[in-house]
Amino acid sequence: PVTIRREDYQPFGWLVPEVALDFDLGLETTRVTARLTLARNAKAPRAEAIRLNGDELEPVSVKRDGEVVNDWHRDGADLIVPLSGDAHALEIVTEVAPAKNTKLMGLYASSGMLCTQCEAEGFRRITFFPDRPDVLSTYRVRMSGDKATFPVLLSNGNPEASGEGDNGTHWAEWHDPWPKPSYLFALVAGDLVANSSSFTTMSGREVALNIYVREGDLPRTGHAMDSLKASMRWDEETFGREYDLDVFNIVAVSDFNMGAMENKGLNVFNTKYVLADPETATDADFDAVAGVIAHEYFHNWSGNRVTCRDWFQLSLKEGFTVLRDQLFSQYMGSDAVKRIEDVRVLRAAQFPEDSGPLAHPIRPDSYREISNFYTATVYNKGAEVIRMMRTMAGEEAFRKGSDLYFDRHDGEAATCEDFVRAMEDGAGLDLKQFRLWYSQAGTPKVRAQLTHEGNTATLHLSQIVPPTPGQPEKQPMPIPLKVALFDRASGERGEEHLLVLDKEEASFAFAGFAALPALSINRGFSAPVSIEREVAREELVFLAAHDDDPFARYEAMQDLIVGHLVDAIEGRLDEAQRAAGRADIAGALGAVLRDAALDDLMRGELLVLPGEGYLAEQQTVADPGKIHAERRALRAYLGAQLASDFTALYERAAKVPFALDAEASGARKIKTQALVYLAASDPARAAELAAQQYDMADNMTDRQGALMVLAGLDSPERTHKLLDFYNRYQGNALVIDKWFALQAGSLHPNVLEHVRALAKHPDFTLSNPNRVRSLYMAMAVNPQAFHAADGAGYAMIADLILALDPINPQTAARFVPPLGRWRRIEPLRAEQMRAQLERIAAAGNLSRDTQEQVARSLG
Ligand code: B3K
Ligand code: ZN
Repeated sequence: PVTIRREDYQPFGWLVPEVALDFDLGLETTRVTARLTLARNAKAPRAEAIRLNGDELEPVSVKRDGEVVNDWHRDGADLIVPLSGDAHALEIVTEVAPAKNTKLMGLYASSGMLCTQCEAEGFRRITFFPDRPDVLSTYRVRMSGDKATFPVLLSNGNPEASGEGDNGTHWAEWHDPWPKPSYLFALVAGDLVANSSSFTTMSGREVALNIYVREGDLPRTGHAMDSLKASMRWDEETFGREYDLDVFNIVAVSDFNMGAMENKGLNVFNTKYVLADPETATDADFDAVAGVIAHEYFHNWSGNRVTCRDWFQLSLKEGFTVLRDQLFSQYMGSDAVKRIEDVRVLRAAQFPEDSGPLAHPIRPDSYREISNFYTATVYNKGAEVIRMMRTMAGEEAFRKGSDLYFDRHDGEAATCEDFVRAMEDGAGLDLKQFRLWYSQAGTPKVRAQLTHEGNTATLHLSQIVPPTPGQPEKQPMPIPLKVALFDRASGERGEEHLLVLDKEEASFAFAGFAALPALSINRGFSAPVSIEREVAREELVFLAAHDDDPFARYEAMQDLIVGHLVDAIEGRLDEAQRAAGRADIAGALGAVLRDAALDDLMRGELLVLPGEGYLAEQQTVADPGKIHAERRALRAYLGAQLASDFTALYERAAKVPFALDAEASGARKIKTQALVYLAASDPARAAELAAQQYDMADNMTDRQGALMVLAGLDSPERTHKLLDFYNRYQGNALVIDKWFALQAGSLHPNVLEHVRALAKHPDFTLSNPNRVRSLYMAMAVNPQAFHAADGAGYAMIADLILALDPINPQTAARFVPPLGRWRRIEPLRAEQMRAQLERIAAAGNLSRDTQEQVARSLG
């Protein structure tokens, strides 16, 4: 397997200013004629040939400057064509088989329609081409095909012409005036209907907006359309970015490897991130639709107008675009709650990456399969890194930096370094040392200690960036920490400071404190680090009740619980200490339940117990069995201790009628949370309430919440409601996905047995990624299932990887990281996990995707 290295980057020998593609469409066979105009690239060493990438392609014919030629040769899957002049025209014909394309990369069929996915290297599965992001071309696309099968024909840019052909065929021609790399190419052909609307841009241009879906799905597209318009307006107002084509199309596809794709003017979406109505989608689904619509739309500037020079720069577009979609969602909904959710995602998905065998910097140095680097590190930590620049610069200066970046690099394939330089020049930051955030992997650990003498409190900070694969030694990084000190007697807070810890150790003095104040640190999660400090429980209880920074308040609550649980799990508490710890948590949680000043969405955040994965992260070597038992016992204790508060909360929330606003969705959120606590302490009562909530529900949030609780209980209601849910929503794939996921993610002791049975259900298939994830990813992130003491969960995931790899390697490889955590797990389980990785590694014919992830996980 070939390793690609960032330092080996070379510009391509040829420019490809224009591409014309002609598609003769068919589900079984599609014939592709590609015409490329070529000119030597003066900025690259002279080449006597051109390398055109291919993947599972055979050339049907090759013409150079109008003549059929046979002097080409193959180098592996690539096609090498000799070129002696300074400018040439190439015409290459290929044939592809969309219906057989189970990898869902390139051109493939999805329930009777044709669609494409080209990022990162899918275009080379359609035609031979220099399939690299620094080759920018304008595209003209002609599609022809059977009119009844493919009434709608879409590609990038603007539609230019269409007409009827022979034998019931028709054709359409699209032209995209903006030069783009091949990964942004898209084509869709199928029987689709559109929700159509329009948007007037800041300069008064009218843009036609269409969201294409299958006939019956039209009533569920309203939220996506509203979100699109809100995104377009927000990007104008916040980043000064205006849309640049006459039409913006979105197509929803049910077989899709990830969330969505930002192809120029033709975004292709997983149906999961388009379709939503209250009957079938939860509040979280609504938020996810808005977030992904915004994300893909924002890529039109951060990704498309300015693209990436090579795939090592992926975070240039992804980190920045994630930050942009996060800021949009903070603006659209609850700022505080969105920030907390994003930190929770980072901790659940990215921190484990940073502390495991797959750790890599946000700008990686090497890869074998680029698909494996679409990670929480590149995306979410990448967003945090840019957010730190914004925090240090302030909003206004940050905007100057981003304006300069877009201005300077419009139409270019840029690098992370270009972005950083634009931020230095435009925002006036000195980012010399800050660049380490791009090159060093690992979550920095910051030690904080507050001392007090006389009238002064002193904060002592030190940092360690832990070693990661290939990076044994690290340099200290600049870590921007928002800090405030609270007078404990009065509850008053002093000024908020932004400290930048840029050395291994530093101390900061704060005058004007007669007694030791309470420390609120990393407010707003200003830096993606973990804070370690000796802190008294009273201080956390104080902050959990008084901190005016919502994230810090959440954090105090989390720290209080994490501290207690880790002590209990590691056996450091005697019975009296355990009782005292629990009582403090119950006290703090009770205060949250009763605090009339809190809105319910925020209250809901404060009620979330730290996840088992996050708890495991706090330990060098974790015992998932102990973590699960201790956390579960705490929940039961809290449910019992606060039973009347939870009941009162439940009753109040149950009276709030359905609406999509913050008040009503907050009520729904805490209602199900109350059920979850009650289920732990009084399962019979909870089953009764949940069954009632299920029956009375007039929306999916309530119904799914109730079923989630029931799925974990051993009650007859469990069977009844699961059956009812299936019958009620049979035929709606996205809701049936929930049905699978609720069972695979449940707290039920027989969950693995359930998963085994569900894998044989007629609705289960390995060929649909949403369905695969709904069963197996839900199980892989369900600690008591995945970490079953006998290793059955590990074996099941390994079996899945082996079965799925030949069908869809990209999705198969996504299941390797959970097994890769073995070094941080207690020895008995670790050995079973490692053995499963060895078993996968020993299988022949693994895809490059899976092979790389397994090798790195064992390495
Ligand atoms: N850029 C795409 C991701 C493509 C993943 C390819 N394996 C979606 C996004 O981040 O917006
Ligand atoms: Zn993206």
